[in-house]
Amino acid sequence: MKELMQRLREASIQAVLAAGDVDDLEQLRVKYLGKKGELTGILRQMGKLSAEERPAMGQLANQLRGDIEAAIEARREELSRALLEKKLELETVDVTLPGETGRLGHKHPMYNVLDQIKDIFIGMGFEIVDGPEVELADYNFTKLNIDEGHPSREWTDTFYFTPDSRVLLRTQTSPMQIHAMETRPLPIRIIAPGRVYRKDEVDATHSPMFHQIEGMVIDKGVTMADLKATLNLVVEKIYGKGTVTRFRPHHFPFTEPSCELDIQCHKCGGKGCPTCKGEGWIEVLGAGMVHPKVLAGCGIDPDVYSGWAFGMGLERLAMGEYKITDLRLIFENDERFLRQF
Ligand code: 2NM
Repeated sequence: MKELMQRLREASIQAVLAAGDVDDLEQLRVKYLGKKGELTGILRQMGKLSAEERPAMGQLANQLRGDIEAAIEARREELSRALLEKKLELETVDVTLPGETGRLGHKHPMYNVLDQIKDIFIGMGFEIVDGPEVELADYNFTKLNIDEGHPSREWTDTFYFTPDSRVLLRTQTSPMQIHAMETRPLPIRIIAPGRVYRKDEVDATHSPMFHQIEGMVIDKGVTMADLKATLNLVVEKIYGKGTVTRFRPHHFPFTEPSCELDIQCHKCGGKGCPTCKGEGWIEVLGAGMVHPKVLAGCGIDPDVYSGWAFGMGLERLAMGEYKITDLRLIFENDERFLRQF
């Protein structure tokens, strides 16, 4: 029996040392030490021994079990260390390799001019307001003194959501000014940029969605002189000092009086050239003194308060600034186009 155990010791230790992975080790553990394993097989024969021989053999068997277990454990550690080392080697990161550079986009030229205008007005104490693109006809038209029957309220011109013509996509950013007059404490100095929607066919100068920026001042004693002085200053900041302006009478339902601001063509000095289409002047924006009906409709007493407002198209401004001749380029977002600005 002692011999049997000696043979088992040699065979098992050798097998354990040769095991290639932890699965092999587990199989060996079952083979030698399991319930039906070889050591158990030997121990079963203990019954044949005399009572004097038994304790010594029992001790030998326990020692053998412990030694095989220790050998398995040692081999397991050796194998897992080798495995870890292999893994570390495989997953080594070469920090000296060049990185993968993600392609960076480009700020849209229209946002260049928008940000420039925002900076100018923020510098004069204006706040920037935001508002919904889905509006009530009340806010987009009625409160702006655009009555039922006005052509811009037609289904052919405006995107409506409901057959009763109550809910629509805003056709101008002015509803944000109405919200401001209804909710903000006076005085008010705001600019409101955003998308607007009109049922226009796409061509070089039209798009069913475009961007506007409007501005408004409401306070006591505000006059047309404030409008002219402020807008002249803004124009000088955009087009350069000494830019000549003219305020030409116009009509808007929401302002009275109303005007359009032209700048003298900086290319030809007013003589007429392709840039100004022979006019000598370039139209920049519309403006006027907020109509007393509009003020009163927002709960502001027109006998105490007055205000001026302006509105301009951002695409057209960007096209002028960057000599872009087709509006569609602004919306196509072709990187080759955008990268130029
Ligand atoms: C323009 C031209 C003139 C305008 C007026 C108002 C409001 F809400 F105060 F009545 N908001 N925007 C206005 C005035 C807009 O766009 C060409």
